[in-house]
Formats: sequence, structure tokens, C-alpha cells
Amino acid sequence: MKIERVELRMLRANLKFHFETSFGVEEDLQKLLLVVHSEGLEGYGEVTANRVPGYSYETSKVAWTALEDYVLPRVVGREFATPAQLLSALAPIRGHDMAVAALEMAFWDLQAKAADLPLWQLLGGVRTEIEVGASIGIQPSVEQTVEQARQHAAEGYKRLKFKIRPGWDAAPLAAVRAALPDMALTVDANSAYRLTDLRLFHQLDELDLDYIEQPLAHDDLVDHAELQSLLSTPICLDESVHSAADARKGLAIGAGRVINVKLGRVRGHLGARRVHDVAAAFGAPVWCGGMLELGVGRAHNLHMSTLENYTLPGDTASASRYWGDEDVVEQALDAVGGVQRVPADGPGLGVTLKTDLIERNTLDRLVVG
Ligand code: OSB
Ligand code: MG
Repeated sequence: MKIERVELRMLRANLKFHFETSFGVEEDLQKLLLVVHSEGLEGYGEVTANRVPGYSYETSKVAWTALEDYVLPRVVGREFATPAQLLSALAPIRGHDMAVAALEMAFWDLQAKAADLPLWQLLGGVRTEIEVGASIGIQPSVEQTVEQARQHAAEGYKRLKFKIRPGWDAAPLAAVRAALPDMALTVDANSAYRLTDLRLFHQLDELDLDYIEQPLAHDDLVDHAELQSLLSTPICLDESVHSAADARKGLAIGAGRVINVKLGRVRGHLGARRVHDVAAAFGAPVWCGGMLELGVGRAHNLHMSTLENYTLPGDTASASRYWGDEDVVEQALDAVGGVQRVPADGPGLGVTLKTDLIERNTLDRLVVG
């Protein structure tokens, strides 16, 4: 299909809560939405980047620059038969995976619409109901953490993930474990620890967690393997895996036993499927991570989560938890009893855009082609 025209928007997106992690606070987000036009069809993509360069160097503004200056000039006006062909044209660009991913996702949506198939079928999915958990930021007190945990458990989320950082880790988690003895619990450190924090990891190891997400450096695999050899709780890799090759290396040396897949971190659906396949070959389960997405990103996450080896609950919690009724898509992407249905309003991504709301929240707009 020919990429005739691409429309990029920087949207104001006000999260309903302050989301605090070991790297900072996310609030008042800026989100990039991308619409690709081809043969009378529209494909939708979303950049998963946020405001602060703490998870990755890719922020919304950095991704805007990457799309405007490097990504879109290489593809607009050109014809691509497959997502793989599109990605080949972008291979010379190092990094900027979230910027590339938004275009790749939109291209898949276009192809699914052209084939009159739901995206999940084109991707090779095997289910239409997705179990999800909730990711709970660092709270002002242990009491509030337990309260948040009880609330989300009562809503039916299938597992609860808590952000931790040095000084905010074993104590709140032990309190949550005492309050919810049978709940699936996990922690996400976003790279805040070192191997020398072994005492803390041994404390976490006693709490029957499903996994400890990205405890060590964002670009490390070797120290994670050392740590994994000393713990019974599985390590889940997030920041360290940008490709199937990273997944292979990490799993081969025992750097973890679980992988969090995020479309933005692996250049889109093709990269995600390859990571998923490598993990399956190693017998390692995967789950779909979240980046505080709007409805377009959330819908892509749900379609991706239909692949066979997504056997652990993902981060795609109810859209209304983040945005109230101010999401960018008409469909309410809300979980019921911890289960999301894959959007199916028409072929492709199965969602429609709220054009008035999008127009109102547009901070900047760029049309190429
Ligand atoms: O590490 O998984 C992470 C949000 C922003 C950046 C990094 C992460 C997260 C989350 C949020 O954990 C998950 C969600 O979308 O609820
Ligand atoms: Mg994470």
C-alpha cells in the first residue's frame, strides 16, 4: 500500500492521577497520534512516549522530531507491500523505536482494513478476551498503597503491579501481601537498583511475587542473570529488551524468565511478534506492558495480546481509569472483572476517533504528503 499522507498530532492528555515511578512523576502528558492515509483508508498509530526521559530517552517531543525529520521523509509517497518492507526502509535509523512503532502500527491497521479483517486475526491471535492487571504508582503512604490495592482487587484486576524505588519497596509490599494473601502481585523497579541491593531482593523474594520487573540497569542483561541465579522469584525484563535478539540473549543467559512486551519499545507489531516467538521457544511467558496509552495505543495493545504466549495479565487496564470519558476513541476500552474485549467495531483496529475532542486537545499538528 502507498503511504499517501500522514497526519501527526501532539495531544494534551491529562492523566486522572499522578503516576509516580522510580524515575519521576508522569502527569499532564503529551501524546502523539498518527493517522496514515492510503487508498481511501485510514490507519491509526500512537507513540507510547511520555513527558519525562526517565523510562527512555524517547519523549513525545523527541519522537515528534524523529518522525518529522527522519521517519516520515523516508516513507511518505512510497509503496510498501508488508510491514517488514516498511521496517527495512527505516532500518538505517538507530533507536527512536517508539516513533517508528507508531507508523508501523498504523500500517498494520491499514493492511487489516484493506483485507477487511480484524487486526488480531492478521497478527495471528488466538483469543478475543484479554486478562489485565493494574499498575499502581508510588503512593504517599503504606496505608494508601493498601487502599489502592484493595480497590483494584475489588474491581477484578487479575494482578497488581507496584512501582518501587529504594526506600519504597519491601515495607509497602509486605503490607499489601498481608492484606491480600492470594492476589497475584508484582513489582516494577524501572532500573532503580544494583546487584549490591541483594538484601532487599531477598526480602522481596519472601513475598510470593509473580515476578520482579526490571530491577537493574536499563541496558543490562549480565547483572540481571547474576541476580536471577540468586532468587527464586522470576525476573521480568522490560527496558532491556528492544528486539528479538535482546530477548534471545537475555533468556539464553538467564537474565530473566518473563518478558514484558511493549509495542513502542520493539518498533511495533512485527518486533513484538518476534520477541513473543523467541520467548515461547525458551518456554518464557510474555505479557503486554503499558505506557499510559490513549485508546489507539490501548487498542493496539489488546490486538497484540491475542497471540498465544501472552499468558500473564497485561497492563491494559480500563481506559476510564486514566482518562475518565476523555479518551480519543468512541469505544469505552474498559475491563469488566479484569477482562478486556478486543475492540471489534469494524475491521483493523476496531475503533473510531472522537474527532472533536482530538481537535480540542491538539497542541500541534503536522501533515506530510
Ligand atoms: O515500566 O511499565 C513501565 C508507565 C510509563 C513508563 C513505564 C512503565 C509504565 C507503567 C504503566 O507501568 C502501565 C500502565 O499503562 O498502566
Ligand atoms: Mg516496566
